[in-house]
Amino acid sequence: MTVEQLAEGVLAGKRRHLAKAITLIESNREQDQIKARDLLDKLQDNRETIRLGISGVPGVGKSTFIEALGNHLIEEGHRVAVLAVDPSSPSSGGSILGDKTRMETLSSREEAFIRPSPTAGTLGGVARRTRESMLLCEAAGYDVVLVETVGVGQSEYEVASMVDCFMVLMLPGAGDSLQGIKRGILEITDILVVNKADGSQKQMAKLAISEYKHAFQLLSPKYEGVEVQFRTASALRNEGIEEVWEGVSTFVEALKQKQMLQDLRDKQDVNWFKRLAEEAVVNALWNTPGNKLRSRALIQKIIRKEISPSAAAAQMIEEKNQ
Ligand SMILES: Nc1nc2c(ncn2[C@@H]2O[C@H](COP(=O)(O)OP(=O)(O)OP(=O)(O)O)[C@@H](O)[C@H]2O)c(=O)[nH]1
Ligand SMILES: [Mg+2]
Repeated sequence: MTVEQLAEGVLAGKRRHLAKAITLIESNREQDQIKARDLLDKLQDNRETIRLGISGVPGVGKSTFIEALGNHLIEEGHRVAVLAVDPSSPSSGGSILGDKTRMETLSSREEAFIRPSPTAGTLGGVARRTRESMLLCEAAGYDVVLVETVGVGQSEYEVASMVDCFMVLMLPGAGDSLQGIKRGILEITDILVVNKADGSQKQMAKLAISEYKHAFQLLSPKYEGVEVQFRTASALRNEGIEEVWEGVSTFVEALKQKQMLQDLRDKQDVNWFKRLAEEAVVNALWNTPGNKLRSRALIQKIIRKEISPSAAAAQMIEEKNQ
């Protein structure tokens, strides 16, 4: 299939083409990467979409929640793509597919597209592929993209840097609600949801919310004049899901009102561009055949004390630019 055909299929919303396109993007082969870039270039568009990041510790109920939220969104007329950044996921499938049973109804629906985390490579590489898959899903007509992460390493930051709104799911355990969460996570949170607010945990969930609200008052706001949203939900009982979405919408609307949403996306794109360019330069510096030889020779000289590291670095750069 040519890149043109692939692009056409994606734009027509064909699942098979979308899946193929994502596979192309995930490929490590040089030839595929050139095609993938060409494809992404052809699919540049400006549709109105909502990108929502969803994170939370294992067991908090992410899969159950995504199933409930996804179904709710489809009932409201949306088309929903679910992606993930999980650098720890084994090549057998990754977090999303691992428990696709928890997303049974969602995964069988025509209006949903679920894709597990790419498995190959570093966190940065996994995040890049998810970001690009997100663009493909949007081009294919999915107007809400949910990006899940389990929060391994720095993956929350990666996800936060590719979405409009970053949601953190928490457990009710009020007394210790502030324990075990990285403070940095609160700083990037746009909506905090205490899940499992059902049965005997309902009261605890309410308490947890007031504690979190208090904790947020001590932080400097992420966006001036745009408030962090707090909600409780029971993904299992399908309660509070509508309210959570209302919270997301309120947040995104507030960004739009202040002309901050486009700014945010522009900033994300610019950062993305810089990061890719930097990676390419670093890669060329160390991995082209000529430079590999040069660096090896310089390293030998450094070890024999024939040249200082700083002089060697200067020489490496000079020679690279010749
Ligand atoms: N009581 C209650 N249990 C829930 C709720 N949501 C999820 N659970 C249960 O919590 C357990 C974990 O739910 P998952 O949806 O698999 O959680 P997860 O965050 O996706 O977990 P990982 O994929 O391991 O990161 C399951 O047994 C769910 O049935 C809820 O709202 N209330
Ligand atoms: Mg899960």
